[in-house]
Amino acid sequence: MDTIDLRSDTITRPTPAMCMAMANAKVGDDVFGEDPTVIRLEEMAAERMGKPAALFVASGTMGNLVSQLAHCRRGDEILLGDQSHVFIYEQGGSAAVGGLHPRILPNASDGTIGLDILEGAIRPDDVHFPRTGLILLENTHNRCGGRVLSPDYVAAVGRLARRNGIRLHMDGARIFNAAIALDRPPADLVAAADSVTFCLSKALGAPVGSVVCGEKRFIAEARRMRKLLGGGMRQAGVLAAAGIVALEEMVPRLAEDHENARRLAQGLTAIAGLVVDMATVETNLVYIKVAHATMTAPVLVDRLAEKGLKVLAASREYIRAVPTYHVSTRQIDAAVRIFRQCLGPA
Ligand code: TLP
Repeated sequence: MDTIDLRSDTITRPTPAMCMAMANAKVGDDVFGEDPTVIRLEEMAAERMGKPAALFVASGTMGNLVSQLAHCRRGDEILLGDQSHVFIYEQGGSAAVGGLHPRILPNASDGTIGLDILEGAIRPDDVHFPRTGLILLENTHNRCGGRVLSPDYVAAVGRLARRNGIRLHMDGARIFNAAIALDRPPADLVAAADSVTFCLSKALGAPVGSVVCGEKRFIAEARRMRKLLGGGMRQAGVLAAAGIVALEEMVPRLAEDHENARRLAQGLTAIAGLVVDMATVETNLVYIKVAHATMTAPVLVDRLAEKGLKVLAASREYIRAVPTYHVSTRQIDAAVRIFRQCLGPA
């Protein structure tokens, strides 16, 4: 029995073309600025995001952290959503490492934070208060179901930030999924942001790495912060080579993951004890509510695993499933059948 792994798009392994590119990569010491493959990846990334410069980092978490460190001074307040990855899943690095003061604002179910809520949270210049330094948004929004933030909304937050002398950072771990869903270039989606981190090692399939993009001075500071965190990676061209293939070859096929996500969601809506809101399945993430008399999400996850289907419990109530390029449409249909077996007939 082949296991069907829908836990995350982070489980994707490099493609044969990536392995070939890694084996043949021209490398140098990137801390000396001498790795031609890293330099090429950074140029490509900056161009894709419509920003002047870019920095290759080890992970999305590192990209978000160096961005916060580069934008803010210790003691600054950062505004971010209560469902954001930075707040929930990054070990509180903003405070633990950056000395930043997180101000948590409610995410709406579509991943946005109300403009009035953001505006109301900005601190006046008063000796009692921390200074508001940064707003963080996430696109697509992971915990909000892979929802896509509209360029109009991001532009409105960007205007609000500029009016108040605050920076805007985008956790764009899955920004290419958002771009494919909207059929717009990713640069349009981050035009209003001062910086963006996107991941090569999720649905794009590279084994390691994320890229931070922004103005030259910001990237120079982010580079210092990366070194501070021990992220100066020397002959990193071996990794960047796979990232280049990810950008060149893997972006258009994200549409297949989105189709498979919808197919999975559609199949699951017919099963009693599960609730999936089709309207929220915009990209590759499917959140499934377990509305069963006796079974919680973690219990159901264990039963599914026994039958060869791996998914994640996102909470007591919710399961997350993520189709990737390793998973065929037939396996998506098999996944639906395994859910049905574990929950009984509709
Ligand atoms: N997300 C992972 C887990 O950490 C939850 C996943 O399986 O979805 N921003 C967003 C929106 C993310 O979803 C993730 C990873 C990151 C940042 C961090 O990226 P890495 O794992 O490269 O540090």
